[in-house]
Amino acid sequence: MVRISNEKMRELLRVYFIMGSNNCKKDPLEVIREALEGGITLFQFREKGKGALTGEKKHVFAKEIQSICKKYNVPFIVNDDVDLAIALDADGVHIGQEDESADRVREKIGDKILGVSVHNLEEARKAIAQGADYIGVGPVFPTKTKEDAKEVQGTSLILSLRQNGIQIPMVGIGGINAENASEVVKAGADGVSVITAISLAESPFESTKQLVMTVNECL
Ligand code: TZP
Ligand code: MG
Repeated sequence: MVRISNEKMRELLRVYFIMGSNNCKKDPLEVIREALEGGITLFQFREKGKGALTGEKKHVFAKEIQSICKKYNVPFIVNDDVDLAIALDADGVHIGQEDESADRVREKIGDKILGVSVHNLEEARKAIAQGADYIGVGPVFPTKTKEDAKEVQGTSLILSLRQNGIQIPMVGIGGINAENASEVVKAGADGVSVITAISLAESPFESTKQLVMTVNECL
């Protein structure tokens, strides 16, 4: 395996759907199927927070989603749980600032995709130096999905990271939907990552299609 190219990474970040079982009101497997059918470009398994599955149940659920993603040829990324990512031979791992350091994770996962959440220029530079393939920047807009989310940044952090020479593939996160997604991409992100805009949508399929259309129009 070789590290993913920046060009390919940017393509994958266009509409990056993140989900765990507790982000859905209907059957999560149906939600992921609709999101894939609607055209998501990357998926992150984020099973955490109240009511989240653990242990064997988490493993089995992750594996089910992974196999659906494979059918659509959409890479499957695991949030936080490096051991699970390795056990499932996932396509990558996403970590935050509170998790194991990016260079340690890079050592463990070899050439798999590594994403790191950053909230300022210093964290972005460090993530790049430690081997991140992409960075997640946010929260761009107010969100209720992550209880311990940092201060809302608007699109100005994305803009200022780009102005300060940060060229790594970058995705915005937090409160993003089809109405505001274009602002995120216009500020310099390669795409948008969303949870509830798809997971709680009346039609995850339609909601995904709208996000895909909006992002593609800006690129
Ligand atoms: N990190 C920063 S904001 C956020 C995460 C995981 C939650 C995003 O969820 P939503 O529903 O798309 O606002
Ligand atoms: Mg984390």
